[in-house]
Parts: sequence; structure tokens; C-alpha cells
Amino acid sequence: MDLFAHLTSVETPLNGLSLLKGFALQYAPTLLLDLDNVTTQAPFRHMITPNGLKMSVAMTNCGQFGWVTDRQGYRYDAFDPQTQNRWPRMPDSFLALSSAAASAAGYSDFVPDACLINRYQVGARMGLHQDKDERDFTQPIVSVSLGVTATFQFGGLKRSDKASNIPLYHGDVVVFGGEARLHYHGVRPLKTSMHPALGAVRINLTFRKAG
Ligand code: MD6
Ligand code: FE
Repeated sequence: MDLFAHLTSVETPLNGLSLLKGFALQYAPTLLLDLDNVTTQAPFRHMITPNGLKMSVAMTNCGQFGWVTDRQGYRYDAFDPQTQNRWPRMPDSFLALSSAAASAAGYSDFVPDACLINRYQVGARMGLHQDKDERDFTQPIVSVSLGVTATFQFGGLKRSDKASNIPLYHGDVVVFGGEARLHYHGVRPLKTSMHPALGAVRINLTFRKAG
């Protein structure tokens, strides 16, 4: 019996954007154990943007490729610049969840080769941006929210387009594909709050096909 089935629904507020509420709840305990293992090998760090600012969100990666930023720019790299090692392999639980979520949103053969892991503490935010460092924009991005609730901003194809605010709760999954794939989006500064499993922290996993 699927105890969580009643919590999951697929909402499509915009062509190509699917909100799968509670989809990751039944995976969360395993995801968090596997995440600890990943971050032991590749610790969270505050990366530097091309214009020299330190990001308020701490990041790490797993999978064949990892997203990195420094004074040279944004890119995917097979090696962690901090350890010179390859990024940790993507845990089976991560692969299983991301494929199942992509399928539920209509992408039946999504196999990610990169997972960017974002950690938000109080006040951390992500400015409006487009995800366009990947090779193939026909592939969706699957985004999993864990821990403290955040306000996700979802805009249009231009940075100046009006953005809507979508609350993302522990266990919610967003799939960005089709028309939504290149829309601007961001995360409002994290408010002080507590989550029983994670404390005052929000974790976001974004799965991509980068290469
Ligand atoms: C976050 N997410 O939720 C940041 N990008 O913390 C993203 O930047 C994002 O959720 C592409 C697709 C889905 C996302
Ligand atoms: Fe993004």
C-alpha cells in the first residue's frame, strides 16, 4: 500500500512546469542518509560568482558532472575543484526518485548525469536566473525540496517578466521542461523556521542531464 499516494498530485501551473506535491516524502529518509555520505566526500562550500561575490547558498554535487562557478564563469566539471577528485557517484535513491518524478511529469526516459545540491540557511537566497549551462534543453530538470519551506519565484523568458511565488515544502518535487525549461526562477531569502529532520535548513537537489 502506498501510504503517501494521497499526498501526491501533479499540478501544472504553466506549460512544462509540473509541481508534484509530496512526491519525495517516501524517499526522504533514504535521501538524507545518502546525502550525508555524499557531503562527507564533497563538502558543502560557498562558491564565487564570475563577478567575485560569494554565494549565500552552499553547494556541492554528485554524479558524473558537477555545476561549479568561480571567477572564470559557470560550467559543468567532472572534478571537484576543492578536492581534485571526481564528484561522488549519484546514490541509487537519487536516481530512482528523479526518474520516477520525471516519468510522472511525462518524461519517461530521463537519466540525470548531474545533481547539484543546494543548502540554504537563514537568509540564503538565489537570485533570478535561467539554467542554460546544459547541452540539451529538451531534457527536463527535476528539483527536490527538503527541510524548511521556501518561496520559489517563477518568472518568464525575460528577467523583467513578473514572477509568481510558489511555496515549496519538504518532499515537493518540481519538474521543469518544455516551455518552462528556460524561464527565470529564484528562491526568496530563507526565513527562520525549524524542520524536524533538518533543523533550520533547506536542501534542494536539482537533477540534470548536463553532458
Ligand atoms: C532551489 N532551484 O530550488 C533552486 N533550477 O533551491 C533551481 O535553481 C532550479 O528548482 C532549475 C530547475 C529547477 C530548479
Ligand atoms: Fe535554477
